Amino acid sequence: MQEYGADQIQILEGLEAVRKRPGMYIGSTSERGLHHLVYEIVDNAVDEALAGFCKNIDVSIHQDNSITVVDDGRGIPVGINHKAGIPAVEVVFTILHAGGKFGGGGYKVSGGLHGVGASVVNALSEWLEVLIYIDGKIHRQRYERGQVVEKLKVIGECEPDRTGTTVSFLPDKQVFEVTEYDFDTLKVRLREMAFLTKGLNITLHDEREGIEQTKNFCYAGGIKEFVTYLNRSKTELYEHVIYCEGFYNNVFVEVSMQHNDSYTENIYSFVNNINTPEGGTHLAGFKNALTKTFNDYARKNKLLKDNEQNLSGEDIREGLTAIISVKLEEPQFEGQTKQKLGNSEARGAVDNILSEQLMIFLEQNPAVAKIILEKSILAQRARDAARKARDLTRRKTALDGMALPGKLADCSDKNPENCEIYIVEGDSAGGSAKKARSRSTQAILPLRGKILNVEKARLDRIYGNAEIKAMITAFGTGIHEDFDISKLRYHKIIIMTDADVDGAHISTLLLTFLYRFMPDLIKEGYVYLAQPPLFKLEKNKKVWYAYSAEELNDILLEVGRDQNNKIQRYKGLGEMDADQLWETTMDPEKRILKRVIMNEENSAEIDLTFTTLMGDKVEPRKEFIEQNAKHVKNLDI
Ligand code: 1YM
Repeated sequence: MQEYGADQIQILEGLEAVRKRPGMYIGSTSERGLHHLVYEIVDNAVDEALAGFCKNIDVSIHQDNSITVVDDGRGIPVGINHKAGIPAVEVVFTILHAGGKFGGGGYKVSGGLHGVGASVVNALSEWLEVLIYIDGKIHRQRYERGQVVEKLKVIGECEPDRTGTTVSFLPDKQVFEVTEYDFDTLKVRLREMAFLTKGLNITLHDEREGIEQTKNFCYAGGIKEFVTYLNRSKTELYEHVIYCEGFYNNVFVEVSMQHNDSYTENIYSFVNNINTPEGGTHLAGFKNALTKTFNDYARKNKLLKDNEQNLSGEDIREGLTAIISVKLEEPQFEGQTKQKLGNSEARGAVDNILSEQLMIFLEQNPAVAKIILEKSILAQRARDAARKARDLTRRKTALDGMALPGKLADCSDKNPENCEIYIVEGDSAGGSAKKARSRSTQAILPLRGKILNVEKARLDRIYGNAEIKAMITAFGTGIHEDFDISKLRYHKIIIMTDADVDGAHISTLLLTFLYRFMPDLIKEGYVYLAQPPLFKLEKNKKVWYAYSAEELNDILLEVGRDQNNKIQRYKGLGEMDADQLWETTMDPEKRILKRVIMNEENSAEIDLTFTTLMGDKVEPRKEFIEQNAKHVKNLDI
């Protein structure tokens, strides 16, 4: 028996704390936390790659949803750590680390949200096994729920030049609400890690029966290729991806960017390989350098005349896809969600490196500079026109009090928490909805035909569009720099369209507008899709509604299949009268609403989906349809 000393008691207390409050260490015990376990282990392997010792990382999802991560780095040290009196590898897996470096040079990359390391994964796993290949020997240690059940020992020999670490674990069903891994979630994050670590080869295998697949990611160009990937469904304005890198005040900075012909900016920032959706000092440094350098260049080369005003940052960033990646030793994260970089040295580092290298690039590539500046000047003009249009509506609103759109049938309750607005396709369905609604809490805004596709239009056209203006005024939030979510007049914005192809198109157009111009409405969970029924079944004067083919089948099984069944396939809301519309789609007691949610970790994928579906390139859309046709459930033909 090993002596049960103070050190062991401390270890047990530490890991017990993790099991008691897992959320504090991995954010949540939902699907998100489950996937974070993999990122924790992979982060350690990526650190080893950044230190220059590991070239390949292999991740496998096994049949039972256990995970194996293999790297070919130096192997976690197996010698005794003299301070703790146990092997170093045991320290790594059983002692809680506050997140800092593990000694040794380089960065402990996994700062921020998860940066607590392998011991947390161990504490939250039914079992965890680590194999270390070092000096021609294979070492193994095994743990259960964080506790050592098998001491570190040599279990065999390997080729003398083979080194590395293999970690396998099974997430604890007592801890996690979900224990099934999603291949695509892991795929997105591992691809991102591969982009952020030039040359690192990451492979993901799914061994689960029926869904076996393998994906491999390796990008010699790093974040330069990330930009090409993000722009792949867009039309780029010039061939070059602009790239800068350098060290400044102990901060390593990499920036890559390229403009496309769209009107949205698409900028992702990372600190030690972790996404910072709320930006911070590195992003501020980027924006400052970009605005300053382009204006300086434009003045110097007479692309902006003396009497013309400076281009704004937004003008220059119109249609820009960019990645900013910084690495620094002690990242400080701020803000409510701790996703905003606070270190002031990062601002100066990005600003300096980008300003200097971008100016050189522009001077060496005047044709590219001209294309970007011409687009920026057009953006500036459109923005001026849009501002004038907005000022006009603003003034009008101020004069008329709350000038709500004429077509809006508002509700009488004035407490936004109780209120909902149905955005309804077409005047006729709008009419039925107005009759059907509960007047106190349900407002109806009918839209005529298809709204403008904001993915293909510039600001001035968007703000000039009647249907979009009607939505903005009805919501009450304002838009752009005026946007104020606290002024939202309804806490449910419900998109209600026909259950056919056109209806799906209109929903998508509306979601594109909301995502691009009022993303906070989606982030805060205010946006919903109404679910009108697909079928009505009548039998012996009784009526059933089914919201899917499966549900219809279930009802038929119950009532029996015979000639008395009258089945109607609903295609349009207009085919229902007001009572039916209320009963099936609007009655808060009975209706089904689907809430639209977004996970900010996936903003790059969300952007790509909108560009693919709504942008002007046809080929990516065709590919998307070919790949996804198999998922179509209710095809109306
Ligand atoms: C599949 C997971 O953890 N790889 C890994 C971890 C370490 C090392 C190499 C490593 C680091 C150092 C020196 C150092 C870690 N070692 C430690 C500690 N893959 C995976 N590969 N030698 C080897 O940082 O100096 C923590 S992580 F603390 F033991 F050195």
